[in-house]
Amino acid sequence: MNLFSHLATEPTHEDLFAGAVLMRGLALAQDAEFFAAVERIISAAPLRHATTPSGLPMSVMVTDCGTERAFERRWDPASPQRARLWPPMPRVLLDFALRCAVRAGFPEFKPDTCHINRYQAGTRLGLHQDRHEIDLSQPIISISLGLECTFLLGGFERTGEVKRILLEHGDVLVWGGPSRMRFHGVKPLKPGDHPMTGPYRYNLTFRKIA
Ligand code: MD3
Ligand code: FE
Repeated sequence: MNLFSHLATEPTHEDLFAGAVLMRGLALAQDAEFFAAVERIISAAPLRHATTPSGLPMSVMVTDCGTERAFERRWDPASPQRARLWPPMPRVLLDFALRCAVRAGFPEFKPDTCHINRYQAGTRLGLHQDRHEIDLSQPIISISLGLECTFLLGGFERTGEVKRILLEHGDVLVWGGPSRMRFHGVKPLKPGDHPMTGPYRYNLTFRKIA
């Protein structure tokens, strides 16, 4: 599916599992605005390498924005200066996340942070669960910008069947309810050159963490 076929058609509404909705192309109408907001966040809070739970650097680069309450909770005594750099969540991103949540059946969603992942050729994300948020009754919303990836969506144990889902520029995923604790990951990114993001894929995840 390319840019023009998305713009010419309605975004999709695909139920992957109970509580997991894929809305392809939903972010396309505002993609430039969203990417500009991402660039502002990155200039206020520079990308850093994510680290594994055991402290090893990963190839995916990350940054965050969000409320003061959110960064207080994420405040890391080892690097307090980092948490203080969190800029507020841009209104345009918050408004869009709320609209996505309503559309996917989670009108009660109250995100307080947007976590940004940046992938380049070869960057992968191993299968994992998102278990650090405070309220697991709240969904997670994900927006993909830039290069496409193969997203892996599994069950509730690391082993077992995994669905492969192509995520492209402008796609939105909403995860909540019974799918909230599914294992998920990203296959190594293929090299490419995207007109908006160049050699990168950005993934924005909206969460309530405080
Ligand atoms: C499925 N990021 O930052 S977002 C992460 O594409 C992360 O960058 C991926 O996993 C990425 O933790 C995936 C989509 C996503 C987010 C949360 C989920 C899928 C999920 C929670 C449960 C099940
Ligand atoms: Fe995750």
